[in-house]
Amino acid sequence: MSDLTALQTAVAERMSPYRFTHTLGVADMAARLAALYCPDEGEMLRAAALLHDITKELDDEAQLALLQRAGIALRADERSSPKIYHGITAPLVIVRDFPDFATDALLSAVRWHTTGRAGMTLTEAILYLADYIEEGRTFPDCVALRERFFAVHPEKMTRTARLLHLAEVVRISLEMTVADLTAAGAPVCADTLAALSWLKAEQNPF
Ligand code: DGI
Ligand code: FE
Ligand code: FE
Repeated sequence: MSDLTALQTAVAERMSPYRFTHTLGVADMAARLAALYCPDEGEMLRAAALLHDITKELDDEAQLALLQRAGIALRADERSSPKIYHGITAPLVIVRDFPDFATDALLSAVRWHTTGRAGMTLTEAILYLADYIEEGRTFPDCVALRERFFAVHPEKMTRTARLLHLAEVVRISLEMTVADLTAAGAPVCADTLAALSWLKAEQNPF
């Protein structure tokens, strides 16, 4: 993996200070979760976190233009959820502008960071959760879930218990997102619903 310090500087130049602060929070949380679950993936997850919202501040028109140029057609449920566009466009921009970091594992973690998906991998789940519980998030659901994740001392658990704990906390974050969107009258992307059903059905998802 190439130089993370240089990546951090390059990313800072491409987003607002607000988004960059969040990005650093996700990078720290992703590294913390990687230390618990997959230390060998720590650098990759830190890079994925630095890049995860690289297209978040583009307007809808610019996002749709990126998709069109890449020949990606959105499903109806995706099209009606503009807040998820940036997870689909970020991998395109990473391949174009940060090719040294564009591994399959990094691209898929970024691709699924907003919705999750049925069959999501451990590293995809870690970036998804790190985005939700990074230390800068003050939304009550996020604070509660951060406390819930760490209060039971995952570092002291057996690996099996620790993986089940991750699956439970990711499931709760998906449930909170679905509840929020539903309360706001917003459509929920099919991938989010599929991720939730999958986590409810799987005994040992990770
Ligand atoms: O980009 P961030 O704000 O850091 O976090 P994110 O990528 O998780 O995006 C959060 C936003 O995306 C939030 O406004 C809720 C929305 N969102 C997440 N999952 C779904 C969704 N919106 C729709 N319509 N459907 C989803 O499944
Ligand atoms: Fe995001
Ligand atoms: Fe984010």
